[in-house]
Amino acid sequence: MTSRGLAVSPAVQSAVEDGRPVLALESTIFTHGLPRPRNVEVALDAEERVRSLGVTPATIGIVDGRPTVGLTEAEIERLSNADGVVKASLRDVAVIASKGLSAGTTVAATGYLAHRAGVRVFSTGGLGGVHRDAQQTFDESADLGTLASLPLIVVSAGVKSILDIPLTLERLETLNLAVIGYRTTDYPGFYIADSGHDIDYSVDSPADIAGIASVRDELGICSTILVANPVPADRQLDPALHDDVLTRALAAAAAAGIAGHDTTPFLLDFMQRETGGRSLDVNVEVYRGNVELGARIALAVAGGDR
Ligand code: PSU
Ligand code: MN
Repeated sequence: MTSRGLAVSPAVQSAVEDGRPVLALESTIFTHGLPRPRNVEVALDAEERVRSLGVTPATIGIVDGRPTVGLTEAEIERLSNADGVVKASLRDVAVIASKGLSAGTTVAATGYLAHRAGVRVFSTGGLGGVHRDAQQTFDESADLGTLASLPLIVVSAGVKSILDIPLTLERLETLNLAVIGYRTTDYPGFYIADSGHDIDYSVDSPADIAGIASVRDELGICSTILVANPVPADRQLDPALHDDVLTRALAAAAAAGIAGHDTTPFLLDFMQRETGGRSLDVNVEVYRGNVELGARIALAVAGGDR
């Protein structure tokens, strides 16, 4: 059905109306973050994992100008494989919709559309953040400012070390975004379990997170709670390989003059090629972990299994 400018799938609509658990998933991860054909496999596998836990998946994107919450399998396949699918952050959504284009939505755009549809929990891989040369370029992802104005719970494995992690953590503080480690106070660095930076809070269960969100909502605090869920240390990318490839990725981006919304996809693609696909395997694993934890949090928020 379509309301308030959004197409919401019948499954998502009825789950939201009945207060049953729903988990939002973004689409830039499969339109721009992962190579074909792995992208579509990962996206469909994520939905399947969510369903197997008794939670309704709501993958979000823009199809032929229709912002959609709860993409069908055919729509996920199309966005994954079609040429001309763009990357939409929140500022792009209305422009892309009125032009009738298709897009993968970033965390910012996905979070906004999820909230609009009444979905409260959202899992992604890595958040956007502050880029390393931000003092000169002002390149800070719109993810941060947008999540600061939405009362969601967002599960990620932190931000990738292609970004400036300490500057990102400073901005999260400025923007009133609570960062809560899932069973850790080490802020994860996406490919690696510990970025070397600490966070203040740790929780042990999805129920704890649901409890924090409930107090936040009662108080009318409307910024996102960020749950940082690290990859298990024995599954992380080898830190020495990570550091070497990262240094070269940043140099290659600078040499190629990459800027703006192309920066993140360029760096991720470089990492994938130069680690012989190992960074991709870790990326997929991290995402699966976040999807599973997000589903468990959605259950706890809906008052179901914890
Ligand atoms: N970080 C990743 N992989 C990604 C992204 C971020 O590790 O695919 C995507 C997410 O959709 C995120 C977006 O919202 O990139 C941020 O892009 P930008 O920095 O242009 O705002
Ligand atoms: Mn940017």
